[in-house]
Amino acid sequence: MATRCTWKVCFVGDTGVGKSCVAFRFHQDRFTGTIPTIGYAFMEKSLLVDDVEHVFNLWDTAGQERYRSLARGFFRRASAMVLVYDITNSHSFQVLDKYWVRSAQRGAPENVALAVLGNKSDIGDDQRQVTAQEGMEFAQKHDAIFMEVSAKTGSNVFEFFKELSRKLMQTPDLEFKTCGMRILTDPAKDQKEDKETKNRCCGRLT
Ligand SMILES: Nc1nc2c(ncn2[C@@H]2O[C@H](COP(=O)(O)OP(=O)(O)OP(=O)(O)O)[C@@H](O)[C@H]2O)c(=O)[nH]1
Ligand SMILES: [Mg+2]
Repeated sequence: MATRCTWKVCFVGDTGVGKSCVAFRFHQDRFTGTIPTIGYAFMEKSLLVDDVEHVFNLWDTAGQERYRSLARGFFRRASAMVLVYDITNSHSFQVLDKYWVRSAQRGAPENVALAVLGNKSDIGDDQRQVTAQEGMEFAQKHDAIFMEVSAKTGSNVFEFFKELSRKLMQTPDLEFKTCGMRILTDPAKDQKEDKETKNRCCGRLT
C-alpha cells in the first residue's frame, strides 16, 4: 500500500549554475554536458520516500536574464521553488538574495516550500567562493532547506529530493492538482483509472 503525491517544482538561478544538470542527474542519474536552456525544460520523475510515491514535475527554467520574465510565469501553483547557485561563483549566490527570492515570493503561492541548493560541490576548495555556512544561513533566513550537491558526481542529489519530499509532506495543500479536458482513448480503462484517482492525491493507492 502506498500513497501518491504530485509536486510542481521550479528550478531557478543564474545561468550556468547547473540547474539542468541537477535536474538531469535526478531524472536520468547521468551527467552530460548541457547547453544553456532556452525558455524552459520539463521533466517528470517519481521517487518513493517513506512509503509515499512522490511524482515530481520539474520545471527547469532558463537563467539568462532575457528569460527572467518568462520564468516567472511558471511559478504559479508551484509546490516548491529550488534556488540554485554555484559554490564557485559568489555572484550566483548573491543574485538569489537580490532577485530570485523576491521573484519566487511574488509569483509562487504564499506557503511555497523553498530550497537552496549549492551545486558543483565536487570542485576543490581552492575555487570555492561561497562557504557551506553562508549557504546554510541564507537558507535559514528564508525557512528553506539547504544542501550542497554535485550534479557531476551525483553527490547528495537524491538525498536532496528525499528531504524536499519530507518538507512537502508537511504542507499537503501544496500538492499539484491538474484539471482540464482529457481525450479518452480507452473508456473502460480510463473509468477504472478515474476510480483509482479518487483515492489518490495524498490518498491511498492499493
Ligand atoms: N564541475 C561541475 N560542473 C557542473 C556541475 N553541474 C553543472 N556543471 C557544468 O556547469 C555548466 C552549466 O550547467 P547547466 O546545467 O547548463 O546550467 P544551467 O543553470 O541550467 O544554465 P541555464 O540553462 O543557462 O540557466 C555546464 O558546463 C556543466 O557541465 C557540477 O556539479 N560540477
Ligand atoms: Mg539550463
